[in-house]
Amino acid sequence: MEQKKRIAILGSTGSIGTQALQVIEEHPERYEAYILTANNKIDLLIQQARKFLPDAVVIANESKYCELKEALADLPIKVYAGAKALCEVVESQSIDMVLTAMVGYAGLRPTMAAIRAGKPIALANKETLVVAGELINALANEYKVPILPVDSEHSAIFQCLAGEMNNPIEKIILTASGGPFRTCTKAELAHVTKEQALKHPNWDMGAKITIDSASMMNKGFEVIEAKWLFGVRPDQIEVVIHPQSVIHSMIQFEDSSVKAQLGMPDMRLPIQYAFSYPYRIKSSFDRLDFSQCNTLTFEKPDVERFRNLALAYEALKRGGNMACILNAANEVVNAAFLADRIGFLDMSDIIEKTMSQAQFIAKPTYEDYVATDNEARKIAEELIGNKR
Ligand code: MN3
Repeated sequence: MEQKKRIAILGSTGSIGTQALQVIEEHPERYEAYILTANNKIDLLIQQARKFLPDAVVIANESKYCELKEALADLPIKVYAGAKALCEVVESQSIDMVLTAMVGYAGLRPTMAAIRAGKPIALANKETLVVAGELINALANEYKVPILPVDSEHSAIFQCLAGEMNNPIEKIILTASGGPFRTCTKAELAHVTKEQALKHPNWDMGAKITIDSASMMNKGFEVIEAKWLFGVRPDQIEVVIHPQSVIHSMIQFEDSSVKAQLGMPDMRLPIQYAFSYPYRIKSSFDRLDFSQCNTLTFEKPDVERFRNLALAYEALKRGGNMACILNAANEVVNAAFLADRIGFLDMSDIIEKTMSQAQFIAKPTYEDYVATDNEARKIAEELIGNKR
């Protein structure tokens, strides 16, 4: 057996981060949690650090540094704080892989730092590719760094590609559960609450992505993510609603053959596959029981009720910084919906308006993305203010 893989988990206290630690815990002879980082959840970070004894921990919120340092004073764990430290820790010689499991645009800079340090990326932070997919791909090529998908749909496609050499993809079919509001009319959607939106039928995830799933923006982001991960055109990516979430996604090849990856909805599988790739290792996860899933259904997504999906395709077709604008506006409206400041349907309205008002840049640099993110957030905030 080769040496233990030392993994830096950026965002260890979130849904993906905690499940990644379960995978590591199940395979202590293979994996080691080498770096743990959190944005704010200091109590859980302390608990994880005491259990997994990483080389270093980082808390992004600098005001919590002293509390963290004190809580770990009896252990030989390095303690850092701040956004800059997040980018610096990933450069450590000893790290074999970086799992990017933080939420939103904040994942972009640390992911770039990890690529520049030559670290293979297990990518769970899809916003990184949504915001700056072209830039990230160019950087990953330059530093010869693999990007392994953790998102369950993209892991499914990645698994279907194993053994296919470079056989061209004719079409990617991303499955979507449809979320808690799949059968709601548009009139009903106007009045749904965040409590209803937070109850996802199949997947247990963090609040931001659960709202994105209910609004279908998550699937829109995944279309964009698929383009950058698998090098296909937007018209080669199809979304199909599959409420049972048993098929995690599919590829259609040029000979008409369709390959699918199936399994229980459990994020630990794609996390583990990214860690173990190209190998598969034994897991304790629940097995699919076909006698229990006798109905698999499929339907076309309705972009009239769920306009975010259409907006994401539009952003992808327009290219440049448009998906960065889409993401920034979405982060603002997602937080506003969670704060009861706007209604469910206002989210798409504000995103669409932000896309038409923010400055379009056809060939953005990193600095352009930063400026775009700022500008789009301001525009979206103003639009929310005007609604009230
Ligand atoms: Mn997904």
